[in-house]
Amino acid sequence: MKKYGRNIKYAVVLMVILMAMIGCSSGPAYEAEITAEGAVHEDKVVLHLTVTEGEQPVSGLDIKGILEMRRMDHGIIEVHFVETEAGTYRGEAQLPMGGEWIATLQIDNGQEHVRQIVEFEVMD
Ligand SMILES: [Cu+2]
Repeated sequence: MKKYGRNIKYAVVLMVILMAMIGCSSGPAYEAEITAEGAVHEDKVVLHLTVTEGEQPVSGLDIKGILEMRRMDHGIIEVHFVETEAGTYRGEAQLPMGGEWIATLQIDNGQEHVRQIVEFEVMD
């Protein structure tokens, strides 16, 4: 019985350490949203990405996106986003088809790298 109690104590300590580690690696809490402008048949689709933190636009980020279709394998497409106004970033992509897309964003604020996954819809 005593041994069992000690194991639980170890498990709790381990859990607290794990939670602290996860908390540390999460970085800034950015909210990212992508709106696609245009349609696949019109050559390039323009992606408008907004990044906010606590409702405030976040400027000066270096953002790369890796795009893939949600339910189909079309490989991956890389996009680099350029800031057009405070907290708004623009990227262009030639996509094989419309539908549900997922962007894995690699956001660099000069000090930290954050990964964020954003879903968006593209017209055919
Ligand atoms: Cu597809």
